[in-house]
Amino acid sequence: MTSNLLIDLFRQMYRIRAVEEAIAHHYPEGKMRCPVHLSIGQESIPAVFAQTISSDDFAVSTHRGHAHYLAKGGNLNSMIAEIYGKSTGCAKGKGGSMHLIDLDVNFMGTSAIVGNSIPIGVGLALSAQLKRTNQISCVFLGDGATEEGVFYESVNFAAVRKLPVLFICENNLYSVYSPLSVRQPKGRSIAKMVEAMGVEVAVGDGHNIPSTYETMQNAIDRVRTTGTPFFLEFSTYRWREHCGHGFDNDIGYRTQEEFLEWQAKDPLNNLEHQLQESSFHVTSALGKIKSEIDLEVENAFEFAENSPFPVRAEAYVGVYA
Ligand SMILES: Cc1ncc(C[n+]2csc(CCOP(=O)(O)OP(=O)(O)O)c2C)c(N)n1
Ligand SMILES: [Mg+2]
Repeated sequence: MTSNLLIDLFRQMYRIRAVEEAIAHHYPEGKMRCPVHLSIGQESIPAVFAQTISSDDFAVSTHRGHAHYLAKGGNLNSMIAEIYGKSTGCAKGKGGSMHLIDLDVNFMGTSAIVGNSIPIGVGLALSAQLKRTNQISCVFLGDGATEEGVFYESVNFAAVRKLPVLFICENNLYSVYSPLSVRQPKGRSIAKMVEAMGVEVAVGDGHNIPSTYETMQNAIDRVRTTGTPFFLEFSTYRWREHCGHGFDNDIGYRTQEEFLEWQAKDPLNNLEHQLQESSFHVTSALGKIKSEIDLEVENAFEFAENSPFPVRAEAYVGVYA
C-alpha cells in the first residue's frame, strides 16, 4: 500500500474516532437526548469502505451507524445536529443517532430495529438492477442481525435475483451483552452459513488494514462486475458500552482482560505508529490532519448547539417532503 493511501486511511479513521470521542465527551451534558451506540474500536472497516466505495453506490446501516454515515460522505454537521435533535439535523431532528440519512451521498438510512435495514439495502440493489445503473448497494450489519429472520429472506432474495448487494458484517462478538457462544452453536461460521445459501463470501481480520482493504476492494469489484451478491465478515471489537458513552466491562458479560487484548490491536494507534516510523515529514502531516479534524469536529458541535429545535408545526411533516 502506498503511504498516501495509508495516510488517507488514517485520516478517515481518525475523523470517525474524533467524532465519536466528542460525542462520548459531550453526552453527559444531557443535551443529546437520544441513545448513542458508539463504534470506537471498529473504525478500520468503515475507513477502508470510505476509500473503496463510489459516491454513487448506496449504503444502509444500523443502530451503530455513525461511522458508516461518515464513511459514505454523510454531512458531519447534519449528523451532530440530528443527535442534538435540531431542525438542521439530517432527519430534521426527528430521528436521532439511530436514524441517519444523507440522500446527497446515497446513504439511504439507518434503523433502530435490528435487521430492519437489510431488506431496504436489498431493495435498493433491485432498483439499481432494474434501472441498469451499475450501482451497488452496501448493507452494514452486526453479527446479531444474522439471527433475524429477515436476514435470511433478504440474502435468499439477493441470491435468487442475482442482485448487486455487498453485505458487510461487523462481527464484534456480541449482541448487547450476549456473546456469540450463547446465541449460536459452537463452531458455526456466519460466513460459511451464508455461503451455503449460494452467496460468495470472504472473511477478514478487521484489525489488519492491508488485508481488509484488499478484501473490501475485491468484494466491491466482484459485485460490480458480476452483479451478484457478496458477503463479507470482519472480526472487530467495540470498546465502549453497548449503548451510551461509558464503558461496561465491569458488569460481568465480558472481562477487562478480553477488552485490553482487543484494545491493544487498535488499528488507528498502530497505523499512526507505523506511519510515524516512516518519516519525519509524515509525522508532521499527521499532526496537521489531526488538528484540522479536531477543528472540524468542534465546529460541528458548535453548529448543532447553535441550531434551533424543530417547530411544532413540523411534527407531522415528512423529513424529505
Ligand atoms: C428486532 C430487534 N430486536 C432486538 C433489539 C434490541 N437490540 C438493539 S441493538 C441489539 C444488538 C444487535 O447486535 P449486533 O447486530 O451484533 O450489533 P452491535 O450492537 O454488536 O453493533 C439488540 C438485540 C432491537 N433493537 N431490534
Ligand atoms: Mg455485534
